[in-house]
Amino acid sequence: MAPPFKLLSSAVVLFSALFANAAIVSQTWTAAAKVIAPDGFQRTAALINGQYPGPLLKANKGDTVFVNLVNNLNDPTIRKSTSIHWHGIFQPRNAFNDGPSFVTQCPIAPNHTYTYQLVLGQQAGTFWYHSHLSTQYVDGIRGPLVIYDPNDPQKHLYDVDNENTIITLTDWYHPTALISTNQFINEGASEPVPDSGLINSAGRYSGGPAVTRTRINVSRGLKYRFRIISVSAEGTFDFAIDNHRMTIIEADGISTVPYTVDSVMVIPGQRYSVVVNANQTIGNYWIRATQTIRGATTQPSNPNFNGTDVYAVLHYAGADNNEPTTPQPVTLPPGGVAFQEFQMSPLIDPGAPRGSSPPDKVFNFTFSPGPNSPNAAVWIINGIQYQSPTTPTLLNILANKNATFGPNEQTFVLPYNATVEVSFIGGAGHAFHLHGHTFDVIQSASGGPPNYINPPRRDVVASGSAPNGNPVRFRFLTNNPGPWFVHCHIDWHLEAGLAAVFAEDPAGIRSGPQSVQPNPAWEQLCNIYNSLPASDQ
Ligand SMILES: [Cu+2]
Repeated sequence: MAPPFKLLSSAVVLFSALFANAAIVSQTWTAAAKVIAPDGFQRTAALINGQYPGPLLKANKGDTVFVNLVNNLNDPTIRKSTSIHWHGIFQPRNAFNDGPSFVTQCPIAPNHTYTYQLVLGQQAGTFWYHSHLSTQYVDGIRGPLVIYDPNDPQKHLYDVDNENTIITLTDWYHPTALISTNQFINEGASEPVPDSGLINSAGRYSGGPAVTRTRINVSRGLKYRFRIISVSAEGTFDFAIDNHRMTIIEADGISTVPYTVDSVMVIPGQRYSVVVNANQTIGNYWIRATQTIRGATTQPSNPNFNGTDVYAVLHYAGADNNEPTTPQPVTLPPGGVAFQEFQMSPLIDPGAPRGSSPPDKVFNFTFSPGPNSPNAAVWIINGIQYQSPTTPTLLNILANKNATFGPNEQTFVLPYNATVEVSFIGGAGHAFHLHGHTFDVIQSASGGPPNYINPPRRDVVASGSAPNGNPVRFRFLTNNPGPWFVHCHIDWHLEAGLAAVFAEDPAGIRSGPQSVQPNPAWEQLCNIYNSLPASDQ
């Protein structure tokens, strides 16, 4: 049996600090509205430091990160308060810095600041950050977070791994999130469809200008670690590079046994590191990130959307500056290998917690659109639409020894040191994410038999039924006290209620060696937020 997930202990932190050059990474970020046009259409966006994608937050394994967030969001077309989630970071004893509004904090009011501290522990790999207040990340507060491991066990597989090898995939919208959300949630509109797909900072929409494609520069003879990050709110991207195979070595912050494919499907919130050998004739090659919404590359409700027109250029040093001339249809090369999730295994400590022995807790999450849809958008799990409480779940747990939760908080108390198995029953096309943990996908939608020995380990999984008819199932061990959000990462579905909260070891949150002890600035957030006029919230 595989050893259980190793807890971050204070001894490990001390060891890192003394012997591994653990550093303090300190940044100040300003969130503000700004007009940008990454696909040629000018719109007001919510940005960190005026950039899209947001600035790269990078650190080394074991570092401690401080992000002083200055909220200067003052444009009435954008939600003015904010909070930021650090997607994939476990945050042991640090749930108050996890970021989801009304689960672990009140939002940060405009013209206020809050400093997030991230405890990285032994995590390394490819992550991202995004606003976690309503659908605000659609407006642009989303960016890459990379933790480099100077002793990466797979370092010998690649030569180059830097800021220029990070590739973000974005579904981009022309209306602001407030407009789209209101139309979807309150006015009976169908789900918002993006206008374009961006690779890093550039994309095109149907009928729009010929925006210069993003260029990824390589030198022939070198091997590159591309870190592919879906910062998407809805679109799924099928990623491939003409004439180049990709060897997956990491998924969602977990090193994987090398797995070579010709294309990889990336759903909202997922990340992959792939090694690409620049061993082809010097030239320009298409990087393709075909975008689909509900499985289709066109959507009648938005004629701007052309999912087949999402490209960047892989440019070899010495090649001309023209775009590739190869045809653009999206096909797997003859004999090509398409990624199948169930073929992927963790490199280190594989195996579901406690193997195939029966889990301590089982949750069968049966989800569907709610009874009110399509007149109002509602998504439910086991008959209940998640609705945010006004008091954040973490604050409720900290303040009340016998905390109770309203029915729409969909909050489930978990004991410490338990194996938890969760099934998602309700069909394909969703992207379920769990905060505070990775999980072992013992039944993947991509097929394969149930696997307890070396299943894929990650933090966002596609829903659906495997070919054997079994729903997607994952397991995790409750070793990290905190209230952890579990939700669809299609942001429109989250807003419509497709979410739940695991209140992991409430007593352990309140006291003991893994207790969560927020700082005074955090404790002020609710007072400040609750005193705001609605227009500033
Ligand atoms: Cu969904």
